[in-house]
Amino acid sequence: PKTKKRRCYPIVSAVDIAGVTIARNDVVRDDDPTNNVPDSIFSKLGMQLHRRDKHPIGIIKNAIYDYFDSNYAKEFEKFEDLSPIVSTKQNFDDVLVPADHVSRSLNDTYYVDPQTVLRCHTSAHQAELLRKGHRRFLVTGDVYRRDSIDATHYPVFHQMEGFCVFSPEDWNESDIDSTLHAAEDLKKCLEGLARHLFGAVEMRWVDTYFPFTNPSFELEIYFKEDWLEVLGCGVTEQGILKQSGLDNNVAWAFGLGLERLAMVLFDIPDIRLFWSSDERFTSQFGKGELGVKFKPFSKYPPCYKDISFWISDSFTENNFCEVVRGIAGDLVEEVKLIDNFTNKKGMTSHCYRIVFRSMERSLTDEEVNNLQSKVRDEVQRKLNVELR
Ligand code: FA5
Ligand code: MG
Repeated sequence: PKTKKRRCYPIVSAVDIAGVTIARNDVVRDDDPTNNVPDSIFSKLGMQLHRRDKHPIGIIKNAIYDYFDSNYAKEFEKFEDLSPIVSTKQNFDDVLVPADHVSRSLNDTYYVDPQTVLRCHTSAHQAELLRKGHRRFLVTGDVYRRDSIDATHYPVFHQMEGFCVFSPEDWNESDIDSTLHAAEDLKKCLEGLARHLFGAVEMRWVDTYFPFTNPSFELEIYFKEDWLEVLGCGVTEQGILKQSGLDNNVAWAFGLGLERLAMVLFDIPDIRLFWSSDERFTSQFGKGELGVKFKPFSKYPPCYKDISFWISDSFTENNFCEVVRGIAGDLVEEVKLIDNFTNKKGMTSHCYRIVFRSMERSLTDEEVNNLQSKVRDEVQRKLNVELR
């Protein structure tokens, strides 16, 4: 009988995540239509930047630990080596993400198989830690998302989750609604953290929505002439506490974007730098040194290339960005939609401007032309678009 050939990748590498060795072919299988983890992402698993004391991500993590240790008498337990490979139940169901929520799509999340994802947030660990009896904790780790490309977005980044359960006795002013009380306590905690890290900065609270908290907020900090979102937080939905029998309790939770906070603290202009092994970057930071301001090594010139095509119904910007990132890696600085129109026949055209720039050297014309021509080929081959 004719059998469909199953091609698995050979084991060319293995990564060690929280003591579990994961062979490359356990994760990436090209006959699995739900596996959308490219090699560029796979190679980041197990890097553990947050556990390097001399790396800006490790330094900021330690500074946040200090804040919680000194303000909460070390009540917050710390977890930082939980595996980033989690079930869809952990990543979504346990935190009440609705079945039709966009974050579940292959367009937004990296799937290893239909039931397994690279966690897209550290909130994936809330429920299991509550079930195990933990009540106040910090979870730090690498998280993965298909996303746009610019100086503040990267497909792999680091979050720190904070979770704090209160019992009714924690508040004696019974006249205050406990949800309001928790929200106030949460904001005070995070404002205090911002002051601990940055001293005086301009910041503002923005109301938002998360499936797992209500009310929900984001904190933005004014950085490089713009508001930068650095964290999401809120008062935990009762449904999550109930799973662990905490019906009579109230809790707050937050998720910090560690790259974003480190960009503000150290004045780091581009998120790609966190992955640089260039000594001119790494040598500028030291264990426990919070006062460092990053000195850019001379700024290399950007190179702009535009690409226009007629899109099809299945086109998404995240897919386009993944193709560009797959070819140019960290040489792509930004992908920006600069023109978008629909003609009389109903065909829609997009024009994207790709900014190529290395953080470490000048790119040659030839090199950039080469990258751009590969982008044109791949986009046509993979995305079902018609180049103009
Ligand atoms: C969350 O991930 C929620 N889980 C946070 C949360 C936890 C809310 C607990 C309530 C309770 P959000 O998608 O907004 O939320 O991401 C949180 C932070 O991660 C953002 O504020 C931002 O600082 C950072 N972040 C998000 N996407 C990226 C990215 N592509 N690159 C770098 N940092 C990012
Ligand atoms: Mg957000």
